[in-house]
Amino acid sequence: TDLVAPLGLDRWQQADCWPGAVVDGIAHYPSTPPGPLRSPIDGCRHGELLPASVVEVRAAVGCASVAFEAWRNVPAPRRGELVRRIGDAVRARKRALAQLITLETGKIASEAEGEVQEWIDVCDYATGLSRQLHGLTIVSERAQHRLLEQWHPLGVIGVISAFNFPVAVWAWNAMLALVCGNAVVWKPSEKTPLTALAATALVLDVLHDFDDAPAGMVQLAQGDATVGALLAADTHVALVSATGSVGMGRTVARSVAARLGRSLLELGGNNAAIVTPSADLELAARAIVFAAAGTCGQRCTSLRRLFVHEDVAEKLQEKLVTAYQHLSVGDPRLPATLVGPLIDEAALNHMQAALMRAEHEGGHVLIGGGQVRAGGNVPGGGHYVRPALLAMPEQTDIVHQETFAPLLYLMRYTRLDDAIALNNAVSQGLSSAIFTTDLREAGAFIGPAGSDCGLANVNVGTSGAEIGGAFGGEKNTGGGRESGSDAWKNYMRRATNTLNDGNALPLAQGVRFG
Ligand code: UN1
Repeated sequence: TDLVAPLGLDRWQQADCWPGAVVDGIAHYPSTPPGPLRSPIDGCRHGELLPASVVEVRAAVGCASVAFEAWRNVPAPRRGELVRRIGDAVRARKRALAQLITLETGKIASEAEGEVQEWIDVCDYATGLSRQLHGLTIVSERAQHRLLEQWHPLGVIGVISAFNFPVAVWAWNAMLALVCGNAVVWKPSEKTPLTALAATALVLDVLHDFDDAPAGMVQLAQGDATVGALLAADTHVALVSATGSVGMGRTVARSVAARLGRSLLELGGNNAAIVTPSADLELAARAIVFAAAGTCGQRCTSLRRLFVHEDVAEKLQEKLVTAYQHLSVGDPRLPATLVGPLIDEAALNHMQAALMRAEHEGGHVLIGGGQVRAGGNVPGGGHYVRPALLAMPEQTDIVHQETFAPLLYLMRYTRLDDAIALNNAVSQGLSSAIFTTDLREAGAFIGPAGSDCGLANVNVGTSGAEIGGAFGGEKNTGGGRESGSDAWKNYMRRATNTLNDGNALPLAQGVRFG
């Protein structure tokens, strides 16, 4: 309740119920039964969520389509100015937004603020991009002809995002989509609707004071997978950008492909790191602990597999066990806490099941894995666990699976080629890392026969990517790239124009006709 006014949520709050849809800046309260909202911190109820109805999702897409028709004609640098102002507004509300993220996701303050910082960073990035949405000029094979390549706004962009990054992933998509001249309809995770509402409220405030912005450019459609399915199937949604599980991605991709729409997928990761004999073990250990235990192991980039050369395995293992012993688990609002709760009971059950299966497959727990009882810095009503480190005899079935929890499987290797092959042996391909001071080993890892992931780091953990690079991965991760580099091209359509400024009409390929 302390956050309602600073985040501009007061005008959306009606009898403690939060709208399932914000269409054209107007909150809708459908008749669908509400679901309770509970914080993972202590299980306390902080409101009710009303999922958007079919009619509202259609209305959101319809209003966005109308807004798009006006917004696409606004010059791109002016569109950049809107996003610049959004960035300023986010800066002003950074702390309050971060607090709401902590309340809904259970991530610690520093990580929640880091997430808001990603939104700010992508605003700056998108503002700069708004003067650089450039194509090519290409020489023609015909006299007095030239080829021109242009990038035009695409249409309505549907964004489906996950609970673990409730604003950053939407912001990567939405801020780029806006400078590219599109309208956006957002289906956030049903676990983080308040953060989505606060982010939308902030953008609507900025839009309200911005002359050339048509109403309805930014829409919110809350709810579960059924709302996502409506967006995926809607022919008026030009691109569906979806972040979440592989299963969700498959369903969305099938539906979008059936209507020959575009999809951009950022799905599961089962990220590995290799530690070679030349590695700086102190640095490696610090990077590994943050990547594996940070955000309670609930990032798509979290480190889940570790391949350590047999010569340094004992030493690194010791360092990791010591570091894990000192990890403070508890209330994410307390400054000393490093690991907050899991998102819900289902996540806890998945973690416990994975631990049991790993032990059944020959692994043994080196440290952690247990539930942390309430008391002291650990509130009752949440699902708190000690991050787990397991020694595995080999890359067994369970290691091939992404368990969204702080579980790190440690395996030993002898030859680097084998470690790289193991890194690549899983179905996912998001992030990876090597810890080495040997230039040749680093080169092998980031070369064409090295890591097959979209992100391959050297002496940097698997998580915590900067927004300036293209973010995403291969294979079952879905192949999409978001955020930096040339990811903006996903949100535009390319037109090739052939121009003739002569009097003759030569045909390409020397064809004669008449
Ligand atoms: C995610 O977990 O879906 O690289 C996104 C990272 C963050 C983004 C993670 N910048 O860990």
